[in-house]
Amino acid sequence: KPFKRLLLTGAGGGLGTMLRERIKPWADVVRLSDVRDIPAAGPGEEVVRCDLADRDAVLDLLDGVDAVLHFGGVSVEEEVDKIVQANIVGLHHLYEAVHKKGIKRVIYASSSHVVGFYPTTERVDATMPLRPDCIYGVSKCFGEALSRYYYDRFGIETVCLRIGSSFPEPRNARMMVTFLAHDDLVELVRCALFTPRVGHTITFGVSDNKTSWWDNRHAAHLGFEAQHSSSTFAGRFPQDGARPPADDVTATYQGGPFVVAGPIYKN
Ligand code: 15L
Repeated sequence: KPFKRLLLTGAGGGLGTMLRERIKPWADVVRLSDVRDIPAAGPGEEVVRCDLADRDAVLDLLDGVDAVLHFGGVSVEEEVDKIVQANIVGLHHLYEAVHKKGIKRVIYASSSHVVGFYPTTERVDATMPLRPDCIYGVSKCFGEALSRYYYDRFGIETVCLRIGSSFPEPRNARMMVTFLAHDDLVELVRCALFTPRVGHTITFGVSDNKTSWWDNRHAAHLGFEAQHSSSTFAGRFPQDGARPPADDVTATYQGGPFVVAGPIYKN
């Protein structure tokens, strides 16, 4: 197999659970971590419970790892403290450990919410200014900047995947545009992991949907070609294609409902 040991963080999450099964052919051992309890290790697996905010634990977690698929951390708008601990402090721990252990590449699950405040009428590419739509989105911007720094400073390669909406099926009209089929995500991760030189690459993770807000020309070197489309689910959402009410901000901006989430503070 191409890798001796791959680490998948967030292995108990929606995408982690799906990827756990699909990445097995790529490594002799897949190390799976999550802050929660997850199903016990099967053949060719190691399970490690790990809180990203615990620096020493993260250092141990990275021991003997060849490459990292980072799907851990907070994945929606949440209490600011939780986001800071997992996605900022925790991500810094991860990159420090990657550096100390001499690991060469990270695949980072970023999010389209780093640009969610662009209007749905605009086409966005990887070089355009960030316009996060919530504090969670801001934390993903931090991840893109941190990984850029570790590349420029130490040569650690990262592919940032600005994932749209990766679920078995689109759940609303917006997701007809942002849908990333699970199979396409697996293929995108494969391209990110196996392309010989990626430097610091930012790519939008989206299937070949009829409407797209994102231009992936700066990530062409990954060779990713989506095989799926939300068209498979055409007609499922009555409002799909209709003109949204002028005051509906969730239809005005690419981030949809995330734009009105607002920062959440602990009382
Ligand atoms: C995200 O960043 C979330 O992690 C995911 O749960 C979805 O809500 C997705 O964005 C989306 O925009 O649909």
